[in-house]
Amino acid sequence: MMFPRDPAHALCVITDEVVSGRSHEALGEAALRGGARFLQLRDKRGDLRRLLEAARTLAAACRDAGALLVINDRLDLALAAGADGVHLGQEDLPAALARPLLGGGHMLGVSTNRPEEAAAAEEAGADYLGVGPAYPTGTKERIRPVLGPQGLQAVRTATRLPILAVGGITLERVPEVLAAGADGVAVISAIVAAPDVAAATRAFLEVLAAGSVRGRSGPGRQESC
Ligand code: TZP
Ligand code: MG
Repeated sequence: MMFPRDPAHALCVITDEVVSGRSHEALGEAALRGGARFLQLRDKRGDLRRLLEAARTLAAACRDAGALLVINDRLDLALAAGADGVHLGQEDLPAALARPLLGGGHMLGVSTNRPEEAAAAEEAGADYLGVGPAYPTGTKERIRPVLGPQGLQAVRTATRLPILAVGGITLERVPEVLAAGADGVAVISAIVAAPDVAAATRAFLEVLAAGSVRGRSGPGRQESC
């Protein structure tokens, strides 16, 4: 499935109950109310039956809102819940195996940290990339080297796929990652740990929309593709 290249899909809100203290369902509802059109359900605790229920609820809410839902790590859960796709890391099911299982009607996102990984994911049939950690973050364990704007730029040059910068993303850092060539951002703590998740979502969408308008008309920005 082609990844939509518009400002509404330049923000991926990642529901993480541990970071947030709120449920996937509550986070999804608030993010959609704030205007999010792209959600990722992320849960490392592995209670599949409970996750299936949460994923089905989120998938229905996303369908009603015209939003996309991908499931982190679990292709089986994504398909069983009727989600739009799956997001896989470098230690998960390889993208080249996931692509034929998903078929062309589902989205495949892949986490990458290095230019070679980005090129390989594109070759394997990924639709978009999460690239990070862009900045230091306490959210993810076993973190890979922090990229910063230069590292993001290096990955940008290796692929034509849409890339979402992830890791330590705050409102203030959005212009810098867009300038480095990211097409958008994927966010956990700055949104799901905010007191008002809908308001935090809205604020990110506004900054991203302003950034993409500036990007198109401003001097010196490379078209990502
Ligand atoms: N992948 C790379 S860093 C990261 C993921 C999922 C964590 C992002 O969380 P936060 O709280 O937005 O830094
Ligand atoms: Mg994973």
